[in-house]
Order: sequence, then C-alpha cells, then structure tokens
Amino acid sequence: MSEIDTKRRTKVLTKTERPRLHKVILINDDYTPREFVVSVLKAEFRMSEEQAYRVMITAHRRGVCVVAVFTKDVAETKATRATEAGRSKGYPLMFTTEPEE
Ligand code: TYC
Repeated sequence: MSEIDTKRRTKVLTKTERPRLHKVILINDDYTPREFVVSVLKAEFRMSEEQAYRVMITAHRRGVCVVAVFTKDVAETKATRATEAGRSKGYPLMFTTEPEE
C-alpha cells in the first residue's frame, strides 16, 4: 500500500526587530564657551576637530544639532556624561536624547 505524504510542514520564520536607535541632541546656550563644547564633542563622541566644530556651530546657529545615533543605552549614557562634563565646569551645556522615527 502506498501512502502519499500530504503532511504540511510549517516553517517558522523568526523576525528579529532591530533595536530603535536614539539621537543624541546638542542644545545651544548663551554661556558655554564654543571651545569647551568642541572639546566635549571630541572627547565623548570621538569626533575630529572639524566634525566637532561643525556640530557646535550648527547648534549655536540653529538652537539644536543632532550629534549622532546609538542604541538607547549608549545614547543616554553619552548624553549624561557630556552634560556632566559641562556641569562640572559650571556650564549649562545640555545634551538630550530622543528615539529616531
Ligand atoms: N552659544 C555659545 C556661545 O556663544 C556656544 C555654544 C554652542 C554653546 C553650542 C552650546 O550647544 C552649544 N558661547
């Protein structure tokens, strides 16, 4: 007796969602010296002098500038450390984070 195998095989496809990335945003203020903002960007975000200057001057002119994107934890840690670097010198320098669309 021959049997035809009619069993359906279900293939399970696992979808792994990429973690949403978060932007670190630099906020302008009237008190933090430009050179200090540049030094923090270089130290905390591993930017060159030119990259750091461009980000600083963009925030200075427009009010805010996106510095970089990271996973949530890394973005929050870097924003906190960079804000703390300003606070330790008595500056109101501020970095925030927000999720990317
Ligand atoms: N506006 C500051 C000044 O004129 C410089 C500055 C730039 C401060 C960017 C903060 O995010 C900033 N000294």
